[in-house]
Amino acid sequence: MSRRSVLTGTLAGLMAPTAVLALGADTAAAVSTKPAPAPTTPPVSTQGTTRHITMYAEELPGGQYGYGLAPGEATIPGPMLEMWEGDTLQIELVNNTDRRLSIHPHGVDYKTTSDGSPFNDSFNEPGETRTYTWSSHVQHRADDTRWIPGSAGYWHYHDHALGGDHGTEGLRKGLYGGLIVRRKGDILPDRQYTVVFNDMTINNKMAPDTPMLEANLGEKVEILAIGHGDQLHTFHLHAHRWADNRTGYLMGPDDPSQVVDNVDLNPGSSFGFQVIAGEAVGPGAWMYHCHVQFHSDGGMAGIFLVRNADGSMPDGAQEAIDRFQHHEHTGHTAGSH
Ligand SMILES: [Cu+2]
Repeated sequence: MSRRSVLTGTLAGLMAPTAVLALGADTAAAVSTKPAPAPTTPPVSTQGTTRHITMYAEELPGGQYGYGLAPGEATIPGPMLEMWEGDTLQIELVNNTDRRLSIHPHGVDYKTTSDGSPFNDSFNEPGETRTYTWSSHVQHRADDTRWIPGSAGYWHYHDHALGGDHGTEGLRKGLYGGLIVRRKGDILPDRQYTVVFNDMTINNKMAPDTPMLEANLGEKVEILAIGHGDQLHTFHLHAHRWADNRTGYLMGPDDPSQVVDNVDLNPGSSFGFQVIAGEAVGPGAWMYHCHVQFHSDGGMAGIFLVRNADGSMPDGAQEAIDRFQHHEHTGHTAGSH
């Protein structure tokens, strides 16, 4: 939870959608007439608020790279960024490395100047600070039969410039993170995790060093799953299942969404969902893993630890964790190590 970029401030904006107030008179007057605003100019936004954050790209031990919300706090994956549908996020990216790099989002709206690609000449040179603007919009009716989708979804962001025009080296070395755009009324989770299947790793780690997802029985746990690299993956979570739709929850007894516990997770894809920890099955140490067999055998597996409701360890869970820590993997090498 500590790495989550807080929604504070946007909640108030959502209830009183007067974004122009936050932009200042000059900007508000200019937005409708400027087709391609400079990176520091917020794009048109009449529905939500504009929030500004600063992110830092830094080199990490082992030749890896990460994004963080403060100097010295870069992580792999980077911080979870969240927006309310209709809001705008301005990201001032400080490049504290000696490599060119960028930040490029999926799912939201942006100009070419915030594309994050060398193709559009929008990236940070070594040591450079650059502002990227991501906006979003709510769904609306196009005509009698069609709706235009809104921006709400489980998305992600990543570098698009380090080591080539597509950020291939940056992605391999950890420059990625989760982005959630929520719709008004969405249920907020108690706990939240980003799980990135990147080449033969999970969050650039292999078992038994893969992240342990933890929750207490009955808590709402949100998992954002992202695929990167050159491999096709499938994400499987033991003993839990969710609706294969935007939120993971059924919207009513007649919701036709398929219920799943295993989803394709291929490069550039992302999906997210919430589950109630231990619902119908109780607490315990459950596995999550890639279901491509040589991937799971090679270390693409981790633990979803559902503790008792009071936070204590359920019977057998520690023993299961011990077995996971010591069991043999076939030892594929991570591309990033
Ligand atoms: Cu896999």
